[in-house]
Amino acid sequence: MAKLIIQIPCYNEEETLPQTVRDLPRDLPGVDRVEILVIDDGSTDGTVATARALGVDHILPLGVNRGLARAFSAGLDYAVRHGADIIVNTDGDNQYCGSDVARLVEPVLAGQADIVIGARTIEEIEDFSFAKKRLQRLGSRVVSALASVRVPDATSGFRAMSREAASRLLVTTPFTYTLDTLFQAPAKGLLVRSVPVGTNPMTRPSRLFRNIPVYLWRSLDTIFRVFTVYKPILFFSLLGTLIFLPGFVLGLRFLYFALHGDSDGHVQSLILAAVLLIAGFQVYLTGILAHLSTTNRKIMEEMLYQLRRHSSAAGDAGAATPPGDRSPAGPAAARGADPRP
Ligand SMILES: Nc1nc2c(ncn2[C@@H]2O[C@H](COP(=O)(O)OP(=O)(O)O)[C@@H](O)[C@H]2O)c(=O)[nH]1
Ligand SMILES: [Mg+2]
Repeated sequence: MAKLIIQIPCYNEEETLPQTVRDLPRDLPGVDRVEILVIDDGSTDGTVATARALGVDHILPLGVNRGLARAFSAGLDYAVRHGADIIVNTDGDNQYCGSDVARLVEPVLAGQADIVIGARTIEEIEDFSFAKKRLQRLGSRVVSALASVRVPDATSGFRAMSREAASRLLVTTPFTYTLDTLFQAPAKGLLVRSVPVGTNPMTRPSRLFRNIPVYLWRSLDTIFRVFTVYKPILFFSLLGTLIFLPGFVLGLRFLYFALHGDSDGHVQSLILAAVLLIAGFQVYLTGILAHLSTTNRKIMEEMLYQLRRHSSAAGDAGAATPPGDRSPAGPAAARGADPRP
């Protein structure tokens, strides 16, 4: 018994929503029910009316435009409360091949993954400029290394998640959920896998990727935020060492001169050494504080998780299946993943 909810975050997508919805499968092996959820992020066009006319199962209006990351989170929350065992996210511009939903949900159904990323073959997408292709590849490499997960296409919005993953993920960065969730997954004991997916010809230019400098800046901002939250010790140790080490070397140099009776004329470097040592030490201390705050955050995330589980088990809005009767809770649930500090 498994229920799949396919969520589509939409901001003014009346043109492309019909084709997107038509391409989605309504029947999948191993899934009893497929429902479609349109999250309307304050669209000013006929997105809601279009969704209604298409007969989608759920429409979640956010009222005003809150941005993709918030719309994504609101959708997950809604889907979990409405009894989804698996949630698939796709874009409203019909960028991804709807039929590939089957490939996405397969590893979740088989209990082999909690999050499945649909990896585009970036090199073959004709609509992407050379610079965008390079940037996507480099970005995925950097994110894979920093987040300790192997993802060939880190920014893909075509993803499947188990109910367990949807209940555990907490997106707090405003611009994108794609990177945020990848950093959280290993910290929360969620298994990530990638499967190749197809893309459709571009229906309209990307609204999220307006130009490279803005996109780069926002991505770096996101990576910085999640890196300091999920790996504070590593981040601040690296930064602290970058400052502390030169100070240490300069200090040794001064000592060497002083021991050879030549301490005159080296006061400037001694002052610099002292400043660097103190500053580096302060950064280490900041790392400890950040770590403590992350520990608190983990406790709060655990509480939020329990709350979400509780509200989905209570079947807030009439879950289709009783909670004890659902199978693909995901491998993290089966392993009894305990991400507590
Ligand atoms: N909720 C929300 N969704 C948005 C916003 N801007 C774009 N989207 C949605 O995000 C998805 C991807 O947007 P798109 O412009 O195609 O960016 P791409 O991923 O670079 O191709 C689509 O489903 C859009 O409707 C926004 O401000 N709010
Ligand atoms: Mg797009």
